[in-house]
Amino acid sequence: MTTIAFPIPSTEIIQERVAEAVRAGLMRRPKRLPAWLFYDEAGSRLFDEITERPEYYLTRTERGILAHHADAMVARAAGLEAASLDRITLGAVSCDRLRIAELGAGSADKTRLLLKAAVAQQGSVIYEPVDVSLTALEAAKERIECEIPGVTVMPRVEDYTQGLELDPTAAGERHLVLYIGSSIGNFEPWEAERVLSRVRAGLNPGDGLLLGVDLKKDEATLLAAYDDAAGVTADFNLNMLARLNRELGAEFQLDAFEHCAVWNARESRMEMHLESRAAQRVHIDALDLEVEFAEGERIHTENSYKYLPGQAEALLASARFEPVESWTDEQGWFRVHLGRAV
Ligand code: AVI
Repeated sequence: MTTIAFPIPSTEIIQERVAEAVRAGLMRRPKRLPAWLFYDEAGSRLFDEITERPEYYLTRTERGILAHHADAMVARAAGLEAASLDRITLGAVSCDRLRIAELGAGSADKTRLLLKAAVAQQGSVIYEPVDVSLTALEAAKERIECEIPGVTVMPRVEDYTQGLELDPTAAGERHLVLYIGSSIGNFEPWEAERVLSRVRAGLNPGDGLLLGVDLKKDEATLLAAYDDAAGVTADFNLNMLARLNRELGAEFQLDAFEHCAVWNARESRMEMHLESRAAQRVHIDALDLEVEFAEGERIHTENSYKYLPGQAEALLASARFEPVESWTDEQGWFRVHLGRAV
């Protein structure tokens, strides 16, 4: 069953949103384009490729944390105290049943680790991926139901940044919401707080949120992750201009712009920009607009915040989640936090 919680925007409405965002962003100084513009079909494919590049440590590091700790995460989310974790495998303690929701359609193999742990703990699990893209949700449903017996997938077409509406839980059940992959890092701190507060508003006290955050680390590692040697991240960034060419009849010459990855130490964030290699003027047909670029002028396309110790806990608390426990990797590069709705 797919639940559609808000009208799916038509292609025209999406095009209108793209047009509005591009007009507003290119009129700003410095010029900006929002990161959601990355994710058309080509951009989503390029992002999947990024996650497999050796320099992009985020995905495999988080996967490693989940592989080690999925059982504990699921048990703690179901209400078990840390001290009772050993006894759950013996069936000596009982806890609530979990329903697992995920914000974003699910980066399959990481989610699978948690679903398998939930099936091992409670025999079966309902999984509710939440995404604006029906196609992504239907693909996730087929894949996961085939691969993990015991999982029933109930996709929800929703824009979770505006709020979260899940089916009510029965007595003895709790929701665990997954927000993994460091997606929270692409929001400004104030937006991150707003998104999590809206998610919290759709939950009951006792429900859980599993939040994956990337941590501040040495600059060379960060720069390489956002500027891989094979140039996939550069293609991902430049695809934003290719998208404007396809959808708005823009005339960006892709080789007239350069991908730039910058570490902003003051804000503790990686930034991506597109830098104009020369002075130029670009026509955008659908906007009836000519945009001037000076040589070296940049369009700021993304921020990816790298959290400092204590920041994720503070963020959770500000959105009315009590930080319960967190797990990291050996290098301390990434951390997965469990918050409980209060
Ligand atoms: C989706 N998001 C968590 C990625 C990140 O690392 O901020 C997007 C990305 N941008 C460049 N590479 C990957």
